[in-house]
Amino acid sequence: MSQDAKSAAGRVLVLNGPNLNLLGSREPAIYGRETLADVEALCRDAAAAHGLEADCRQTAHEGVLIDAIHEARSAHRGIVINPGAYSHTSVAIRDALAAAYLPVVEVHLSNIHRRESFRHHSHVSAVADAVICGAGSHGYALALTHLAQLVNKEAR
Ligand code: CA2
Repeated sequence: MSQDAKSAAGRVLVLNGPNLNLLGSREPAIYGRETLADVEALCRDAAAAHGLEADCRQTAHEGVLIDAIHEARSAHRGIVINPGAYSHTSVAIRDALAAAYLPVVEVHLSNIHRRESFRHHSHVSAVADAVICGAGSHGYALALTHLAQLVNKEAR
């Protein structure tokens, strides 16, 4: 097994974009009452239930998200991403995900289709294997369950 394959063994990347560090502090009607730490703990539990390890990161910076996606090519088996508002604006994040050649599940806490029209389109959705929105924090558990299925299918 190569060094890259060894370091990626069982690890998945969970990426949260701008403002998601504010979870639990404001707008509970839209985003729920759980904090980012709660969501990340839920992700680690959901990943562990499928024999995977969730590496959880949050940043407000587009370039940092892109660097993490590049890193994932050799360090992770798949990606769960909530790009936040960058979903609606970032062709660069879309291109990085397309170039990663990893399974990708996009998550949104809110149902973006029931909100303002500028949230209805996500550049990321076209390169994601699955998109989950409107399920609140449970969406991350659903995303990791599906990602585990994709990762394990690739391993067979
Ligand atoms: O529904 C989602 O998960 C979003 O990705 C969240 C983004 C929004 O721009 C997307 O359209 C949909 C915003 C995250 C902001 O999170 C906050 C949490 C608490 C208080 C304020 C903002």
